[in-house]
Amino acid sequence: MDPMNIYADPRTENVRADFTIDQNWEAFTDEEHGTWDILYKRQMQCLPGRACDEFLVGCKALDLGGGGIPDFAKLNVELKKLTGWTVVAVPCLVPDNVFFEHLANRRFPAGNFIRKRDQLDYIQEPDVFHDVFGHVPMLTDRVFADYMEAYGKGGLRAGGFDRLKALASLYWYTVEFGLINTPKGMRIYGAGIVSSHQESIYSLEARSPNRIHFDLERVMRTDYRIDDFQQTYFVNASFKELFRATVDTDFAPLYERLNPCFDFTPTAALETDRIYTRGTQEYGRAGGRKMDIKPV
Ligand code: HBI
Ligand code: FE
Repeated sequence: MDPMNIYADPRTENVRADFTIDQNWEAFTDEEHGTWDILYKRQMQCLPGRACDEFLVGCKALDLGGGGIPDFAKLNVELKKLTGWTVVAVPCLVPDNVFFEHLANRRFPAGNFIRKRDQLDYIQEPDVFHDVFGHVPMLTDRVFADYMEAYGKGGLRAGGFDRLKALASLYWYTVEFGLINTPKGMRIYGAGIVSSHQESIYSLEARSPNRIHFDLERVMRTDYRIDDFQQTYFVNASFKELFRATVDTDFAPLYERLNPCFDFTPTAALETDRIYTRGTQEYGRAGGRKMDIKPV
């Protein structure tokens, strides 16, 4: 869809002021429901032992494997009972301030279309599988659900500081591509990872990416790539750590401190980074690793 001219696309018929549309679940074809089933089955073969328990428990609680694209009317009955969140259908990526407004009110905007069979491994724009399978199970966890609302509220405040890129990086390296330490080992919680078959394996097992312990300011100063596997993953100690970092931070002085552009490349490894040894939850300092700091 051409984001500059979304109204030309039939999917945006009857789009409301808040960019939501009716899901019109009955209009999905057997082929589209079949695509969901193929993607769901493939992910459920590789995520046990890789995704965090909160994600797997959420998938079960919402019956995302019940067969075909979930009917939001039914999904929302369960989700609202658990954490007060609901899923709303949108035709495409919505403007940042609209997105933040929905999150701040515990509404998750989900793309109301599904990828074609020849796009099973990658799709640029978030479709219903990325948004609902990737993001929604984590919204059944009370602490993560609180984090997502706090993020939305933070986003609404950030507008005035012209630091949305930094906030987008926080979303990117947590909500989309976050890893977390658990008693069972390092696990995935990021939607961009759990909805991608290859990255579900790569993120925990590949040699090349750095897995760095989460530090809010470090994350917000780090650029990210949207068109390839990540070269850096940030690892949280817990969802409470993530939530506290967001609600305990006074963002105004932080935004003042942040440069308008990112300071670190997606491959940077700093002396101060706590870098995990692959396959373990032990970390060391970067030591003499080359520093990819962009000239500020
Ligand atoms: N809109 N529908 C939708 N889904 C997203 O994930 C989304 C968005 N708009 C903006 C946005 N994400 C990013 O800018 C976030 O980093 C805020
Ligand atoms: Fe997403």
